[in-house]
Amino acid sequence: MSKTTPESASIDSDVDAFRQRMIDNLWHTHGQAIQTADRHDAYMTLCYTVRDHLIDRWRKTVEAQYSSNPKFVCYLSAEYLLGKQLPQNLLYTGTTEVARQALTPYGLDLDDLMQFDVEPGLGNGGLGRLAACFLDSLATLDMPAIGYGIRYEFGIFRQTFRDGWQVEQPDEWLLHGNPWEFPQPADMVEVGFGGHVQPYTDNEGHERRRWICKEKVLGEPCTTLVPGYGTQTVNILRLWRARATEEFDFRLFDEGDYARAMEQKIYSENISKVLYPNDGTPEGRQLRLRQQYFFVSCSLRDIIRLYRLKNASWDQFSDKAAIQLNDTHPVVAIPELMRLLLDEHLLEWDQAWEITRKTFAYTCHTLLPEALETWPLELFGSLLPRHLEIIYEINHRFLSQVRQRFPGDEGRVRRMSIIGEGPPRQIRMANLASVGSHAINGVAELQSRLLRERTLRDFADLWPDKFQNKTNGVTPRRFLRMANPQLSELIDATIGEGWLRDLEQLKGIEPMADSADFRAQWRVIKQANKHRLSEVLQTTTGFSADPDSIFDVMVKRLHEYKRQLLKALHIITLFHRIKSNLGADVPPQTFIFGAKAAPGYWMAKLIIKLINSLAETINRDPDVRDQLRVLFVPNFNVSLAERIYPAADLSEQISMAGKEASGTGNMKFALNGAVTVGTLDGANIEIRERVGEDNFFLFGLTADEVLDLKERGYRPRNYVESDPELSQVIHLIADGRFSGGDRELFQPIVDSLLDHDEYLVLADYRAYVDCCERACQAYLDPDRWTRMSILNTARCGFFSSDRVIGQYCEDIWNLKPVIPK
Ligand code: NBG
Repeated sequence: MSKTTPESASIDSDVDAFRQRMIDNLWHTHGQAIQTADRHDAYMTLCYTVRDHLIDRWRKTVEAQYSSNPKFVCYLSAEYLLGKQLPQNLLYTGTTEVARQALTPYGLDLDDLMQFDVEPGLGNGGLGRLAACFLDSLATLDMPAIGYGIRYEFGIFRQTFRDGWQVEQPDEWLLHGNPWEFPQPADMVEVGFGGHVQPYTDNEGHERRRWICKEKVLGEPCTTLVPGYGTQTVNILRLWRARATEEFDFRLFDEGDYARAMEQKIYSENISKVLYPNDGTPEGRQLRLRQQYFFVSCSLRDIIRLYRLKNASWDQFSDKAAIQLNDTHPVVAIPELMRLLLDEHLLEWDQAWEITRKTFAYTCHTLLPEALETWPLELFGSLLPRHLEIIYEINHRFLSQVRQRFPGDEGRVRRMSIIGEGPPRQIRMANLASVGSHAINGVAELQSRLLRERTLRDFADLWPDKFQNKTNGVTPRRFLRMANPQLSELIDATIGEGWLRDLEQLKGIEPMADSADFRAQWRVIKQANKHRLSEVLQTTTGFSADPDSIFDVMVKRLHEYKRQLLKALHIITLFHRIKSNLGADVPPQTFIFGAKAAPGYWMAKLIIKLINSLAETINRDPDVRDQLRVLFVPNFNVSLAERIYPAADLSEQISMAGKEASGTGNMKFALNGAVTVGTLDGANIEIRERVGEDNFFLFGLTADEVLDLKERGYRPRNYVESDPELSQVIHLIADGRFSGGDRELFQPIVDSLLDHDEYLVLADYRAYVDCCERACQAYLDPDRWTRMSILNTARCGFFSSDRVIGQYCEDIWNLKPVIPK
């Protein structure tokens, strides 16, 4: 209180007001006094107080949106990986310092309370995190938007290692309550399943059909506020939770059969119980389809309700709502909107179809054929009989269009049909999405081209104009400002803070790459980030990393196509060189992995075991451990990611070309000044184009070369036979060098490499090892390296999610901002 300048007076009064609101909230929500509150109560009241700031803005946003009746985008996604909410909401409301000071008199420390904030892990990987970045950018650009998804009671599993093997544990993220969400039971809706379809004649003599469902489940929305940065706009994310229509069966309860009395409730509520921990490949279970239909149906009813608040006729629907399908998971929305329009709102087919097609757009996030979802017809029909009829009708009309355009080409008709002939007969969700949407986009240039030329080629022949590219981006707020505060300060000091809302401004630091002083500051910050990460790793895993070594990092989901195995072979190569006294010039390196494997994907789990075994052998071998250290960090998630990217020197993006749709980790690394070792795959290509080929370590076959090699007949053993070092490396694994002499354990890996090697690990091995060597050499020249690092950051402004959301608004959604007053 001794400060007297106007600013400090205003900060002091802000602190007083904030403190008073905290005290009030604690009484109002927990019936507690702050003097007697425990740290968790203090955390909760802190969150409520920050949330109050968001609510004030939300109100203004809703008022502005309500009065102008704008077009909304509704983003349908089965996954959202939001990351911690408290630090973000403090930053966006500008209350970080105020909160810190408000807490001090009670002996409470903001950073300490931060630990209680649990990250909602409602997604698997890139797809879910992208959805979260998109919501952030939509709000930042003042675009009217609602995210829709599922409020999983358990998110992505918590990963631990036992004896080097992955062990999955439930993610109990709601255990201590979630201060960031509002349950909104008033907006509850009812969703049906099963039953049959009944024809009837309506009052005007029209033949109509209605669905008599067998089972009903309630959907209750829980709303989370999504603030924009540097604006008053606050949008919402509505996640649906399943509720039973009846809490229990009274008769059974009365008879003392308590288990059966609860059965139906448990069955119904299972829908929103857990996230499927499957990335890419589909999980063919009935529950998954129930989840998809559940959230899509709830969301569409909500969208229609909102539309009807302001609009009487249906003519405007697609001028007021754009619905984006985030991959195939929500594609059942297409027949569901048709059903709602036809059966519940009694529109005619042509009008309903016109509305549907103009409303939906589809983003495809994969190049793996096995990741394009299909549903066995029988399963689909038993759960959603009316939707199956509608799909037949859509398909019938669509195929006659194909026949008209390509007469006599029945092969094409079969390929394009929404129903795959099987056996068993299947519904192809990507085909349904392509037919029912006005726009289809890939997520990086190469993938969009491959979608047009390979995966969805027939659709591109028919409708070339539907196809677009929207190269992914990431939010600079979370992944640079929040993750790397020191670097952000340096950037602010150099070019101001404009980059936070206009990332291309990072270009402004480019000339500083020539300043020795700036480079020195840059290095100090990277070093500090490496120290900070080392401390985190030390306390969480006991692993000690040397911040003076090269931090070579590979963090992403575990999948064979991403080729964690190639990285492992490289490490074994270095190990072998050192053990054979050929490794004198191998500089000290710390290899950091982070990855969850789908619980049912045993090969992925075996690769985790291999890397953990490698780590154990290497880290305790006195001959090698001064040069090499290996760590597999358990439970890689958004919070860990925010610690890891800023500390990385090298970013590993080494998928087989033609498989990684885009990647977004690659962007987060580069933005934080890590240099990429990568193939010409996904967005790597565009990163390299922008940062310049001198500032990117490229290796490996291109997507076209991959195809070519496979067509010519790929024989992995050739590579082993002609490369003695590779042969040694494979031999070490097969011989039990990393499994205590056990030759069985990793045999499946060796066999898979030698016999099939579907992802061409051996074909790219030599190029990769040489490339890593070049990267190490570059690192040993600090000036050269720091210049590369600075240029990576300076030239990655393109990879902002603000840029890509701007493109979606312009090219797909036709969306305009609404600015709250
Ligand atoms: C993933 C791709 C990534 C891409 C993200 C976000 C799925 C199905 N796809 O390459 O594998 O970056 O989507 O677009 O999770």
